[in-house]
Amino acid sequence: MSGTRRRFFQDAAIFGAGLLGLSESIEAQAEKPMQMRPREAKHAHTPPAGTPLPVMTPDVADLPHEMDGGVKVFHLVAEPVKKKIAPFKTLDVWGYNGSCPGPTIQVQQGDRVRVVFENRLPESTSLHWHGLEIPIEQDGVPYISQKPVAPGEKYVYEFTVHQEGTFFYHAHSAMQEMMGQIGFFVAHPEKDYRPRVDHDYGLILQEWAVLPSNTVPNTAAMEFNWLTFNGVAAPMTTPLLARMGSRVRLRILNLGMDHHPVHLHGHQFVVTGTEGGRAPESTWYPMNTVLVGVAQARVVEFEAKYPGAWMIHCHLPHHMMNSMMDLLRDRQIETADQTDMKALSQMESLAKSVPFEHVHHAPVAQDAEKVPGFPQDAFMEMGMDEVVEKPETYGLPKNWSAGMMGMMTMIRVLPEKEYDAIMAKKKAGRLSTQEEHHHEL
Ligand SMILES: [Cu+2]
Repeated sequence: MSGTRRRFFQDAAIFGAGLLGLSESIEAQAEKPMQMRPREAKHAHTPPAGTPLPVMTPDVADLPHEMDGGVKVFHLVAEPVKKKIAPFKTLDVWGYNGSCPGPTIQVQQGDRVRVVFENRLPESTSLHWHGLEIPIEQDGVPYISQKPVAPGEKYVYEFTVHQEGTFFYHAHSAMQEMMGQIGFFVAHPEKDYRPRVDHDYGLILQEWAVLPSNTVPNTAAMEFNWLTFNGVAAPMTTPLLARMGSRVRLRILNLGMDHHPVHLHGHQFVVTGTEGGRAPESTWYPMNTVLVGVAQARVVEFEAKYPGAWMIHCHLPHHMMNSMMDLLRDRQIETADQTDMKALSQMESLAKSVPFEHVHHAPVAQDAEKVPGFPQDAFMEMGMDEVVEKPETYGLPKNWSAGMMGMMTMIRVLPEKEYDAIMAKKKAGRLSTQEEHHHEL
């Protein structure tokens, strides 16, 4: 890399504080086991019998509830949401309670559940409970099972959950779904699953077609350029944490226009459940890539045996990328005739519009330009560790974020001491930010 270029990118200011505050706020909420019976992290190996281990959906909060007699009452509000999906990209999407995807609802098998639903969208909508066996009046299909809920109106859903498993709620209108209107509905089993797990994480897979310099996804397009886990593209995805030797459950949910083969590095898992509930152990077999089709949930479990930061990502190559089209504007990345000078000018425009440090770290050959096809991934890596820093990224190797794009996160399998150190950091962060992060959920 030329000295000019290095200097240029090092001169670019780093904006970190604002974003960091935001991620911590989301994180703080996501960590709160919202009225589920919380467990101390240090007891993660030995939960008292009958205590459900709450699912954690990184970067997405839980929806709290209140009790009305024997009924768990939730308040869910459909509304437009400004969603930062990458440090350099904010979308105008639709979601619930200020969140996209919507906040995670957690109940227990057998619960009577009431959801007071309010529509603050500019158009009519409804709520469908995907996979739940409930009376037809609660099914949430406009014109078929209910009148559409008009803007400004409320509608009350109430049903008993007799199932266990990974379900979801979503608008039953195709374009609203593609605007982001989905969230987890997790029903914990009456009797614990065996074997017990120590960590339970949820990931919602979404994709967005956003034209250059636009903020509103094109819900009729089939060419998706932004791919997200829980509403954020890597490296903004918050790493999952696991104690070495623990058992981990991942619930992966897909609502989009593509099926995603989700791959885990370094470990084998078994599929222990689908969108229909728990699968019998006789059906489990080892794999490391699970195809999560549209409208499907796949629940996988594995022993976190090997220390390290292990990728979890959709393996479709295009889904392991972030779009830079609107940063580069009319100077889009070319895959032919790219020269060092051209790449530099593209990256200069990028760095001007997005104030984070951008340095190319991976060397290219002296005569790279003579090779047909060059460049491919050269010039594309964007290390932005500082911008996406949070307790969960503590101790990762420098420029780790340059290797993370699109539908991607990681599970950090950590020895006891390192795990505890990060948990302490998270706790400290939460205490210091508690006051300013009261969200109405
Ligand atoms: Cu994919």
